[in-house]
Formats: sequence, structure tokens, C-alpha cells
Amino acid sequence: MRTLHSTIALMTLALASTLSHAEVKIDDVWVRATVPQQKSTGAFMRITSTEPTTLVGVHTSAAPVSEVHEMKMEDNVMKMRKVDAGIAIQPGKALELKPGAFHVMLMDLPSAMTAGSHVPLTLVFKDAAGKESTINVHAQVRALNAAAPAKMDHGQHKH
Ligand SMILES: [Cu+2]
Repeated sequence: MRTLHSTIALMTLALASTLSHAEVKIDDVWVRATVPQQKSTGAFMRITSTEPTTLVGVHTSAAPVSEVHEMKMEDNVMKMRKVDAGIAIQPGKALELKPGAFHVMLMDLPSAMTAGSHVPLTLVFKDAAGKESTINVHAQVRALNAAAPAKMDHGQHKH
């Protein structure tokens, strides 16, 4: 019976923590592959939350510096800057981190990011009460044009 009791206790604990915390979901996490000598790249993902929360920071073992960035047109020039206050996420409205918009910047890369490899990312969120929590994800490294189907070279096929 001891085993059963501790199982029930664990289940109760799990349920309690689900009820008392915002549920943040992170999908489609990827990092843009780099070429040799390239020292920075972007990480992208879709984030949704059941409660208002703010993405305030990112940590990764793959880069000594990682920041939350935004891109904005200024005097007809696309400029990128660090978002010090973080990015607010409203319930039911997905936050899309994507090329040309909000993104996570990984800087001072010690080595190239190769397509197909994985990068661990720790995302830091702050809820409405100011309490911080973290979520760990694994981002897949992809070439920028990986989502688009490659052009078929029919000349190489012999039908
Ligand atoms: Cu950036």
C-alpha cells in the first residue's frame, strides 16, 4: 500500500501545481543554421500561455550571450535591438518569434550551428505577480530556407 499511497500523493501534487501555475506552451522551436565565422544567429518559436506572462530572458549553453530582440523600421532601415522590458504574452494570443520580427539572438557563438543539430534553450518568464519561472526546450537547427521545398532539378532524374 505504501507504493499506492505515494503514487496518489504524487498525482495530487502534480494536479495542484498545474492549477496554480500558468501553462506556457512552446512550439516549433528552431535556430537558424550559421556559416563558418558567423558569430550570431536567431532562435524562433511560437509561445502561448493560459495566463498573462512576459518572456524576459533566455539562457543557453550554446552561446555566451543570448538576448530577446525586436526588429523595427526606423528611417527606412530595419533595425534590431534588445527588448529590456521583455515581451508580454496575452492568454489565447500566440507570440510568434520569427525572422524579421521578435526573435532570440544568440551571440558570440563559439562554433557554427549545423543544420540538424539541437540547441538547448532555457526561457525565462515573469508572471503578473512578478514571479519568475523557466521552461527548457530543445531547438532544432535549420537552414533559413529549410521550410520551403527545394527546387527540383529534373535534369538529374532519368525517367
Ligand atoms: Cu537580433
